[in-house]
Amino acid sequence: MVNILQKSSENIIKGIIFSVFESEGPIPIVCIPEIIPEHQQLLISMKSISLLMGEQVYQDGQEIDSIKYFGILPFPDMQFTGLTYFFLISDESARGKAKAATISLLIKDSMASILYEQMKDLSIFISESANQINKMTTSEQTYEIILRLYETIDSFLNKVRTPISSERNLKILFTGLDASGKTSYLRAIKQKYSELTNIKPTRGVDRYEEQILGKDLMEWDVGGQIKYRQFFLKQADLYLFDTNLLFFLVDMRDSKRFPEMYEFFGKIISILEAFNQYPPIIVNLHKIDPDIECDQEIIQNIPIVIEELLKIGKKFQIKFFKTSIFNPYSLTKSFSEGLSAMSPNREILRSQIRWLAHNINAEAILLLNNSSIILSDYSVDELTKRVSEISAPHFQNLYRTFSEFKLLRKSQAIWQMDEKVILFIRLNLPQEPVFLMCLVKNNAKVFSDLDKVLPEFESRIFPLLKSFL
Ligand SMILES: Nc1nc2c(ncn2[C@@H]2O[C@H](COP(=O)(O)OP(=O)(O)OP(=O)(O)O)[C@@H](O)[C@H]2O)c(=O)[nH]1
Ligand SMILES: [Mg+2]
Repeated sequence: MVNILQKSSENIIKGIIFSVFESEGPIPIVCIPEIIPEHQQLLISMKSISLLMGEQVYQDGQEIDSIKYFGILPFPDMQFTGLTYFFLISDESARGKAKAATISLLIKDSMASILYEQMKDLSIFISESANQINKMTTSEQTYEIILRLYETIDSFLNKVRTPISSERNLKILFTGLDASGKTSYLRAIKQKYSELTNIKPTRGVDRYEEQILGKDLMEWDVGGQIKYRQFFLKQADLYLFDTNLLFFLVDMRDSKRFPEMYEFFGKIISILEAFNQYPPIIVNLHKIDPDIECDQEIIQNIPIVIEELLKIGKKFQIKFFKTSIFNPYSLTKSFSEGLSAMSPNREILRSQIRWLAHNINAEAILLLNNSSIILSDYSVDELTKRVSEISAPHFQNLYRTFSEFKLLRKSQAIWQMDEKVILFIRLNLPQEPVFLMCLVKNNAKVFSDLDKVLPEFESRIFPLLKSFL
């Protein structure tokens, strides 16, 4: 990995384009600097706005304020990566009483990681500028707003002194007391079942590398024995600094050690706060095996642990999952949520899944990667969501078995149940295949509906997945 220390943002920011979907289609309204050729400006407008156009919710003129998405999109032909903000400008005379608009900040591909690292601040700058634009804004005013935005971001990026690497390096930490199950969890999500027995306590820190959607994930399994814990806290600048995602495992069967566990969690939290870093946190309430799920003591302890950890980490975004190595679904579920918490594109991807669901009248849709990690989902209610999530890996296995034995020539499989149908579709993403599982009511039209919209759906989600992490 090459680290290029960049002192000036001169070469980083390639431009900002403000576009509006007019009656004749997406039009670039302002482009700063103006040196980007017009046909490229048009391409950028079209690609970024077309993603928002899937939203049909705003057609009735309501919820205009709720339709706001950020997404990171690749523009490989131009070697740009863009952070795009999608919003609506209310306009009585337009169809749907609003016009779709985008502001795209374009960065040289090789420096795209800065968009992920600085997403929070950049998003604030961009959305503040977007808020200043309404249908009364004159073209001179719009030009001024975008120019000021360009200057703000330019000077902001000048001040960012962190090394900018061409590839985003994702660091995921697995922490918790000794014997809380970190190493077991990691082996199980990698489906290394044979390695689940005879796991020895981790000495120091073990590191693993994994590729998901073309990105390198560095997974750090931090030994929890007291001596390693102390060392880890003492060397926190090495271990905890620049963490993109933190897992914290709690052995729910060992309530005697809860005070010690809270103390360790508290120390991690104070160090992160001192670094002024707030990575998403996933807490696994672990070892809740299927046979003790109804155990009274366990049930009583769950809300107590959640409340205490939330109190300690109140400035953080924390999600809790009941997990057990004997319930593979619980493991992929918590891991999937962790990955998606790191993605700048999770909202916009979900809006595309919702778009597909409306078009084929689906009750639930899941987008899975090769190892059954849920990248995005849609469902009409909680029950449908749960059923589809639990059954997805099984359908995926069946699909795989039939393909391996060459009993499946198409990249689709269909299961028919009473009144419902499961469609399982393999999409050929350039880096790796992803899978779509759709639960739909049994009707003759669903296949023709799907054939109609699938190519469009693929063309929308592939760029979003390329820059998902
Ligand atoms: N019943 C049950 N036991 C589990 C589960 N997960 C892990 N274990 C067991 O808990 C023990 C400790 O697991 P490890 O994975 O070594 O724990 P660790 O957190 O990595 O421990 P250190 O490396 O010392 O920090 C092992 O005997 C595992 O088999 C689970 O979900 N249910
Ligand atoms: Mg371990």
